[in-house]
Amino acid sequence: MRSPLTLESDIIAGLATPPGSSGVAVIRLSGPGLPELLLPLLRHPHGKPLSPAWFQPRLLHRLDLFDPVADTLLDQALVVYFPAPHSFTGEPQMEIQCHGAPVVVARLLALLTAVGIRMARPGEFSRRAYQHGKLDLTQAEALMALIHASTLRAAREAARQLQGSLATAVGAVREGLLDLLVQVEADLDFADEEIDPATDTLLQHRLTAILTRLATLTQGAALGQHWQDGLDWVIAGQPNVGKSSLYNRLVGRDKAIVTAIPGTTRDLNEHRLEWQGIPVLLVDTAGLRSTEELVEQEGIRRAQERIAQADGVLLLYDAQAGLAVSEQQLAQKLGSERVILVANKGDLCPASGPLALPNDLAGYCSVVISCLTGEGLDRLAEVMHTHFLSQPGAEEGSILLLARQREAILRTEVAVQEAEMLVNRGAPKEILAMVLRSALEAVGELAGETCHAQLLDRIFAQFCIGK
Ligand SMILES: Nc1nc2c(ncn2[C@@H]2O[C@H](COP(=O)(O)OP(=O)(O)O)[C@@H](O)[C@H]2O)c(=O)[nH]1
Ligand SMILES: [Mg+2]
Repeated sequence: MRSPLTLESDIIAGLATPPGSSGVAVIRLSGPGLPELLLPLLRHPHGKPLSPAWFQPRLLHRLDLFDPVADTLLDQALVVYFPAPHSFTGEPQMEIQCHGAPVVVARLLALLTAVGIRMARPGEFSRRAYQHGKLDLTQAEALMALIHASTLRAAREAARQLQGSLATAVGAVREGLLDLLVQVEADLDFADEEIDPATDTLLQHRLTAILTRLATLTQGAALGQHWQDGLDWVIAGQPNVGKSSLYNRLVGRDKAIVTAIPGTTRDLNEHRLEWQGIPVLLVDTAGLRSTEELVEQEGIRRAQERIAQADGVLLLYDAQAGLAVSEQQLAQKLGSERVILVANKGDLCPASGPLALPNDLAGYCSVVISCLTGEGLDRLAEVMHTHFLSQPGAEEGSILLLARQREAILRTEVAVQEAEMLVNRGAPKEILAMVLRSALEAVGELAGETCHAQLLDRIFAQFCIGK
């Protein structure tokens, strides 16, 4: 059990299914005193006497819901009892499945209140599960992320974290930090004696190991941010190479104007789409060239701005003409991770082998396509997937889906980097110990070891009622 939080020991009830008419509604109950407290509301359909011992653990019982105030039958229900500690919350728990008529549900909840059961606050079941050590905070938050997942990919990631994958990754960092702090504090205790000169090297090694473990989580934070914000993919290149044609192909309809006149596109064309479960903003831009034309100049300025900020750039060029020097420079400036070189109008090139890239761009991703015939577009989609979506280092199961988690891990990283700097500078161990404690505090917020009650209140308040 976790301290210093005090546990509430009353029985709570909450509707776990959405409000409104439904075939079945599920009401969850949790707290010591179950199933006794519920007995006045339950009747055996064949009149058998009910007692707490009558309930078989985790089996559905077909019972009548009885309204003792009106002295009448309310509904037929299926009732299940989970004795502690083998329940979601770790407390005695029950679930009532009745018919999902809002009036029936409202009456049942009123009767529950009448026998002394309190209506649950949002997330209170999960909070009790956390307090009884059934879930750590990463798992509780994975539950919330799973319930609110807007893409299947995010739901799968949350399911992995519910099994404890994120807790393991966070625990490894925390253990490393704890070991290190123990060592630094031991050094402090023996400060009067001569310090072993190997100590600092050892500290450095340990810090490097921690930073390596932490890298998985910071990359997981970056990817989690992308999943939330989506990615910006920009199509860039010289006028007339087929940027708008590719944009239309990827969007799936004729959205941008395509003509043989160079400089047709001036405004940015944007389209939101979901790519493998991740929101993507696809942007078609004005062709890059020097021009005296004011409107086009502004279009190019905007294009350059978007290219600079893009998560991924499809740098399009004419397969016959090859890459211009200015494009090579742009590709180098952006770096191979952010660029895919796309040779368009492959239909006009007789030799359809792989295009030779200049030496400077060896190692860049490149694809030959034709927006006219559609050739190479499947291959481009594959390359976009592997190149733009699989982030090196970010491991499945440690993708930080929530802003709170990302913020805590970034604070941990800052503190660990500061610790590394202090060791390199040979700074006093007292300061190092202080910084390590702040790193521990920050990483501890992820699994909930160092969460204050108010923070927990805030976290669980975002959950659903009945969860
Ligand atoms: N032969 C051929 N022509 C293309 C291809 N893609 C685009 N075009 C033509 O090239 C011209 C310019 O296309 P557009 O998409 O407007 O280029 P942008 O200026 O880069 O946006 C138009 O006449 C298109 O029909 C292609 O794959 N093959
Ligand atoms: Mg265009």
